Amino acid sequence: MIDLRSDTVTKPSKAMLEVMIKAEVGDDVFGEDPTINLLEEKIAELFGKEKALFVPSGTMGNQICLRTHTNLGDEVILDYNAHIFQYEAGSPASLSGIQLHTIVGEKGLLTVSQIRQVVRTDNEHFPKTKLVCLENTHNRGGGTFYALSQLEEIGNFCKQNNLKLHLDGARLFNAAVASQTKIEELAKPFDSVSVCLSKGLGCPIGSVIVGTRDFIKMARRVRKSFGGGMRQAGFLAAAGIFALENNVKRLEEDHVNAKFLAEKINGTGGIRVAEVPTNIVILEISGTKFKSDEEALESLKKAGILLVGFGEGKLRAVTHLDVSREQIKTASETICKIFKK
Ligand code: TLP
Repeated sequence: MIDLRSDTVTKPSKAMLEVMIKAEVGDDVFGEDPTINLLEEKIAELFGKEKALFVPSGTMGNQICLRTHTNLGDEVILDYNAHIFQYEAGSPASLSGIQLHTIVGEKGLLTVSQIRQVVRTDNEHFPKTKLVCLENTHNRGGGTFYALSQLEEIGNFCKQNNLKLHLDGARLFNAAVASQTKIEELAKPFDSVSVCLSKGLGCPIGSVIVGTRDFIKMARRVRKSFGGGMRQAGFLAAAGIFALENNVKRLEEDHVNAKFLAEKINGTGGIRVAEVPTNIVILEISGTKFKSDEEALESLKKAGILLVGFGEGKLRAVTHLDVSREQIKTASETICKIFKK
């Protein structure tokens, strides 16, 4: 099987497992896990923020940040296709009692003028706009990323309007590699960032959130209340440190592979593929012989290729460190064969 469902499907390499097994650990709820402490220090430094906090998942990272930034009934502005809105099981409502105000970005990316239009004025009838959330790269947008100037503009607007700014940076390393911009610069406009180790970086688990010392102190308490306080999780943090050292630069290979795949299949049997900025390829299949996503996915699966449905006649393929260029070649040939009329 060539598994292109997500970059979350990677398994830790032998080299990663070796460093994990040797990690020095302690009880992290007591703050005594030296490997977690080291990972948090490294990430805080890399992101140019005062502090970092290791959390079990990207969803928990986002939700801890949402809760830490807001009060009951506050409103949060974000893109309609944002992971936080589409794929986090309604937890902004159930965990934080907040309201989401969605706007439709261009391939998931928002602009200041769009945000400005929906910020509430101070009126007792209205919810309080407290927070803006961006996603970089944008998953449902097809791996799109922001130009640094766009982020700075949104950051300045938020500061001037007393709004907090959070980044779902699950794939921020992909954005940094693709835009050749330092992580620190991409993170600078934000009050908080959540970044995943378990996507393109190939770790089995883990995300990290960053922010000011005070923010992370509160976030630590929220993490505990959400059940995310971990004990000897340094074994997992060791994978994160390994990934920072070994798996960031190579993301470029995933981007090249995704572009290769897109070029090979675009147009075959009516498949349409938009531009591929990073490692996510969205296949528009409404003009093909398949009547539903499920039917297409089933045929692909029988031929040894796994993709996921993305709704509205779209499928998604994601390249990652467990698929080689050879496998991408095989996948593109197989997809072409399956879709040919
Ligand atoms: N995304 C997963 C699915 O949930 C869709 C995937 O396969 O892409 N932010 C973004 C932008 C994400 O893409 C994801 C995972 C998360 C947050 C959540 O991370 P986890 O799965 O660790 O909770």
